Amino acid sequence: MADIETIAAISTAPGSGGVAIIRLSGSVAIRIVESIFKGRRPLSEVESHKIYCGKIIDPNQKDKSTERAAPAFLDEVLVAVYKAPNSYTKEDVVEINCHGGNFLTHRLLELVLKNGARLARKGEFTERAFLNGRLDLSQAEAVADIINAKTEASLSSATLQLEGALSNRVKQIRKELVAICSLIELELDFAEEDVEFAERGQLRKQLSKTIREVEEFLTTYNRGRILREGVKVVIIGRPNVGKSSLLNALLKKERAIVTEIAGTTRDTLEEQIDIKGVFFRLVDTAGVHETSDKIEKIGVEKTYDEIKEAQIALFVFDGSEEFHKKDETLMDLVLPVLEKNQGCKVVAVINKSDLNRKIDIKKIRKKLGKINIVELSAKEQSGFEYFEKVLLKEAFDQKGPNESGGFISNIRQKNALEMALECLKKALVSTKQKLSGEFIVLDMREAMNHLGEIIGEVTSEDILDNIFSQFCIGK
Ligand SMILES: Nc1nc2c(ncn2[C@@H]2O[C@H](COP(=O)(O)OP(=O)(O)OP(=O)(O)O)[C@@H](O)[C@H]2O)c(=O)[nH]1
Ligand SMILES: [Mg+2]
Repeated sequence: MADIETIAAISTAPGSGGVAIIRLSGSVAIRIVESIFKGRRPLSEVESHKIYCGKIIDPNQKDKSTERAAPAFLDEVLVAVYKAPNSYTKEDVVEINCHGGNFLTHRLLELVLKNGARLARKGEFTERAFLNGRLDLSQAEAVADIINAKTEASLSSATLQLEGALSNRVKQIRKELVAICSLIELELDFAEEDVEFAERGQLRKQLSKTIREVEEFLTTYNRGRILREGVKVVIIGRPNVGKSSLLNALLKKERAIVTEIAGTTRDTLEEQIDIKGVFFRLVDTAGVHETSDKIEKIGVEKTYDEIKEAQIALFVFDGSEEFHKKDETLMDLVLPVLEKNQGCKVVAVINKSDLNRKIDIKKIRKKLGKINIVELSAKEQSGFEYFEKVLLKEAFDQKGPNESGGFISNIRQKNALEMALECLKKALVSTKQKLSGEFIVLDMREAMNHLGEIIGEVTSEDILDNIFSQFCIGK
């Protein structure tokens, strides 16, 4: 193995716990731990992928009064050795399982650093796994997503990505492009003989098909992002329609203050829930109305800010009252804000269904168009089963959260895919203009490079720094 700098970090979360793990990776990982470990056999002689019990000794500790060497026993530990290339990083890896004290783990870390390791940067173990070819870039990102997963659905999408679902989809598209490219290149090789291996009509057809696939792939971004970051749902309505009651009912706890006084909620309030494995971020807001009250005004402004970032806007109405002038004013105020947030879905909630219905739904439809309308009672918690179904459906554009197949889950992947699409469209235009094969190939190669960025076959140091700095230290 070439000489690879050995890195070390505490891999477990900070604080006290049952056990903590200090992880080392690199050429001298085994030697470093061997120099401070007293077990039945020296670590350099033990078998890989087994755990050994022993003591960690600081060999250079000095007796304070005599200044003589007095090796100190620090902890009884279990040490696991993973020899290259069969380890997480494909380098020699050693993990010290010690007692989970904050002071102790830092003391042990210091000790391995003193003996030749360097402190690992954030995500550096995973970065090495990527650089050494154990994971591709989208799989490395999946590792971070697994760590940050908050629900069943986000976890399963991240594990799918770790297994290579996204990479496979990218590779499939690249394969198609390579096939088209090689046909054109063949033609270029025989340019003087004036043969056309790639019949232009056929070429255009294939290219258009791949473009459609890339476009379809791009639409998966929304799903990916939702699974990672959750669905932001903003609850809006005029004062007193039951917005806070709706939030509480969804949360199944009395989180927001509810009173019969209009204007109870003055600030926005965010809470998280899990609906069928999908993570939703619910935002209760101050009732939107025209007001001169300074605090209320700020509250209403904040509501607008939340609407700009929401994936779903819930318009709440009081079904036990006539369609109110204030409902109309609210929609007039909110709809222009919503227009700036393309892609935000709108759902109308007719609340207070435990009382006689007086509201005219036609008037809501007239204002909001063809949207889902749900009737429920926040007070009696009825109608929520259907309501949750609607929320899930709106979040995923009809498709369920568990649809398999690779999807893009972050903005980096999305940008690369968009650039690839642009190049492919350029190539298609060139075929239509009957330009030389050279031009077409140029754009297609660039498209392939952008696809390569997604899985990390083409990358820059900046991109890598950016990705791995989002990891925690020790991963
Ligand atoms: N009968 C009935 N009353 C409800 C229902 N939901 C809410 N209410 C009542 O309506 C009043 C207003 O409820 P809130 O949840 O505070 O309404 P809000 O929209 O958050 O009001 P603001 O924060 O003032 O804008 C309270 O007296 C609730 O008890 C319901 O489903 N049925
Ligand atoms: Mg409220």
